[in-house]
Amino acid sequence: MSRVKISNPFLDSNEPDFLSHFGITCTKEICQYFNDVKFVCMSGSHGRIQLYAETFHREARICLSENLSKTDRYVMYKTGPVLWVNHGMGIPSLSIMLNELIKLLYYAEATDVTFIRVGTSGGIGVEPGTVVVSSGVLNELLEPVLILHVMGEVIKLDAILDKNLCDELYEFGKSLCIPLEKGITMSTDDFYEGQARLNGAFCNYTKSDKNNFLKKLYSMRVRNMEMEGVCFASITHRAGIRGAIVCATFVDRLNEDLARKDQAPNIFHEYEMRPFKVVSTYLIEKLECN
Ligand code: R2B
Repeated sequence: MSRVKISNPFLDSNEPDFLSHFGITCTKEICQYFNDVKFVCMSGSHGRIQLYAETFHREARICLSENLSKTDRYVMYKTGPVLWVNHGMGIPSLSIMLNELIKLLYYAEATDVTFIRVGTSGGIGVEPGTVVVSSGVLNELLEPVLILHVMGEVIKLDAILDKNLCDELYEFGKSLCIPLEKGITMSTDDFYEGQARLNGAFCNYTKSDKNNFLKKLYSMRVRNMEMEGVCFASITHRAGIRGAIVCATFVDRLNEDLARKDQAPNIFHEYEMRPFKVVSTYLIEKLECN
């Protein structure tokens, strides 16, 4: 059995830690409550993760907790051994959430924990609605590392997803009738210029610069772009946690920059439920609750 790893000699084991962005104090009773956690599913939006938690509660017939977070930064729901947490948009928000969640699971002595990001993204050369299971991640410099700035220094940390988990989720996805791809995910710190969009407030490049860049990504087997994957892969790898990313794609960026959700809300709802379906099918099988 493998426990979640942390590495910080300054954490004081005599004093219950306070997870300030969840508003949770890590007392013995609280830690006991999280001891059985085996899977953590996360998504950017709090509304979406609540919907996923409620749907899983109904499908798997497992009790759903109330929102366990005591702040308005994040929400957290528990269905038996599965936690559902939102992480907001972008690496800074995800990183804060992961640091606190990993400490919580460490204090709780949870073992053999798997984290899955069930997200949304822009596709590259895949039809809108395709689910991409990430085979790897790249940062904005097209390197498989998370770049951190610590005390004026640049630190590069390996960003590695669990290959077996990726393959397994891909196989589960294949059993569902949805468009599915395995491919590399590129993570950026910026949604507009960082992802070569032409519809932000600022743009200093040409349409052909954009097209050439996206085609280059496609030739490197990149199949989607989002804003968290490289941090997710790096932090889970550092903590000895199996990590996978399964994302819906809302647009094919080779054709368009903007997903017109206002014009077809039902279609986009269907798209955002697809990665959940892949993950919930996997979880139900693993938890043997069908
Ligand atoms: C996907 O969607 C968000 C931006 O719209 C961001 O969190 C991401 O990775």
